[in-house]
Amino acid sequence: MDLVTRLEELKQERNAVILAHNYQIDEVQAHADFVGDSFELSRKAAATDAEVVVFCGVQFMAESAAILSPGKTVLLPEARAGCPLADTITPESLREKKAAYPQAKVVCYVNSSAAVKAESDVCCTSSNAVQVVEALDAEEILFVPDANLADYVAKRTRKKIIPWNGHCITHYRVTAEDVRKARAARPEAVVVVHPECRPEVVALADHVASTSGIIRFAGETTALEIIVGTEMGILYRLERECPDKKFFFLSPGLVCRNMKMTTLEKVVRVLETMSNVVRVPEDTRRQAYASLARMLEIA
Ligand code: CIZ
Repeated sequence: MDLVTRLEELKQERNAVILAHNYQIDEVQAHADFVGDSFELSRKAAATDAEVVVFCGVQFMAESAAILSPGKTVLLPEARAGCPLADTITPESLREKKAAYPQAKVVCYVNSSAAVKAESDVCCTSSNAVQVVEALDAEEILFVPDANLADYVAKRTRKKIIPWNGHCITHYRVTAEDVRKARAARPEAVVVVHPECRPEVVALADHVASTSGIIRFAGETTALEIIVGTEMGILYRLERECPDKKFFFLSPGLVCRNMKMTTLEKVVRVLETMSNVVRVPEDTRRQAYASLARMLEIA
């Protein structure tokens, strides 16, 4: 039996839904029920009556699905798929930082572990980070774990932002020189980048957005050539949703090794064996859920 037929059979058998992040390989995105950013996917899965959620992404994303769907079994096809940015902070190191800034509120980017979310006052995505910070009744904000997103927010608020020194190693590879070269090569093109890019890259872009925001922007702009500063897996959706436009990437380094670990074979295997179950302890889950719920109240 071929892989896709077996996948369909297992989906029925297990009552499973397949989620694929925008950075996954084409084949995985092609066979997912939903493709999107991590929080959007977790919400979509929670709204289904599926009993099993297969999250094709990295550990923190599968944890977000488990936080929002405590009654469902969440599987991560590749257990080693982690996130170097999320790994820059632990609940212990965050507690130490909080002790140094007792008056600050903690805003935590969704790109973080469940335990770090649980230790935060409120979560944010890259599209609502400014709004979340502005809504808090505190003048000092401890913003974790992405320093570049913290800088993006700091430039758009009067509040004092205390950043955590974490970076996404994939977005960090893009330099201002890459933007200048790409613009010189395609003067008609517009440049759209993710706010996880370095501040000097963000400053040179025409538009800054999350992965879902980049896809929306590509559909709305009148430009026919778009230079993109985020992980290359996004090309699959960009080309499908905007077939009349041409896409170029700022750097060949925009490939996340962790995101590329998931294959269709691994999706089939976890559904067959019901292995790699992602578990979030109930007290952590409830606290992390509260941080996500506060974000939803604001944004
Ligand atoms: O939450 C996500 O999916 C991430 C990490 C990025 C984005 O902009 O979609």
